[in-house]
Amino acid sequence: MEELSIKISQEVNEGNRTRKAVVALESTVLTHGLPRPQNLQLARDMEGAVRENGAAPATIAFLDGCLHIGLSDSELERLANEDNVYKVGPRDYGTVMMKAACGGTTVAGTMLACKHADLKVFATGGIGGVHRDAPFDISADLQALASIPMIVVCAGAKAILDLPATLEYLETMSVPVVGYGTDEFPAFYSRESGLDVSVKLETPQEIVDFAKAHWSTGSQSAVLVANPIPLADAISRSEMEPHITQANKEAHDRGIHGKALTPFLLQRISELTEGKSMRANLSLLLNNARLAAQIARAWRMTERQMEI
Ligand code: PSU
Ligand code: MN
Repeated sequence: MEELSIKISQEVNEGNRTRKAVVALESTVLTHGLPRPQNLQLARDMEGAVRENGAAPATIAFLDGCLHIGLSDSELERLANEDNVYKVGPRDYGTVMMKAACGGTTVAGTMLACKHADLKVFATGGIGGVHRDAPFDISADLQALASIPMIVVCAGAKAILDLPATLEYLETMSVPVVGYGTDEFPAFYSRESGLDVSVKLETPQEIVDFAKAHWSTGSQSAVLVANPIPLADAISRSEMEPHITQANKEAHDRGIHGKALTPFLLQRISELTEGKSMRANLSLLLNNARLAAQIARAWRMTERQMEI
């Protein structure tokens, strides 16, 4: 395939036609972030959480070189069990198209798809960022956040990263970081990081109003919403830090780098915490899907008011 071919699911088409809220969901978390069978279960649960909150889910992925916006249940199942599956950021679009391959889209890859389908709200777990002790390993997620105007809901940046450097980069690229009900930037597994967000907001409607204000200035950057993990599943930073240090050291010793680094770290930390970090990961993903659905509904309502 030499030109991007896009297939929009019936549910998403219908949602767009009737002006129902739509929430985009990424798929690298399925193909590279979680083990089987938890990955498929999580994908279904996230879609369920979006629907329960009154929006249509649009899981985004490549199947046979074609970009899918919204997957049927059997397509979701296929993706979760594919062996030859790419991790697709924006630069990998051409590769999967040429090879007619399957791929899970990263935060950046998903945002590029959203631009084509005019989707404004997207839920993920944790964004990529600046890696620790790895000069120039800066996730393309940050570049996408700097240049694609949409609302991205996450639980902070993954704690495996250099969080102060990640926040500095977001500041340089003029990406507002909204703390949902908090002044502190959450650290994925943990609710605390000791680092500040740029603005604290309390409700989905406030987030939509803020995004409108932000884009009315001519800014084209995303609004990053940092939604802390539910208290019941949070793991303190002091408990996580030794595991993160060890996983990073092992990655360094084994020469693991580039796109393999994030999946390796997530899996190794899950082993080191005996699955506790993975449970936290699942909980925060669902929590973000719920909030994104509420924001998407508020967004649609605001769109309607703007037309009147
Ligand atoms: N959040 C999760 N698990 C993941 C990811 C995010 O809970 O696996 C993925 C996202 O798709 C993100 C990617 O875009 O990891 C970042 O990879 P990298 O650091 O190579 O850019
Ligand atoms: Mn990287």
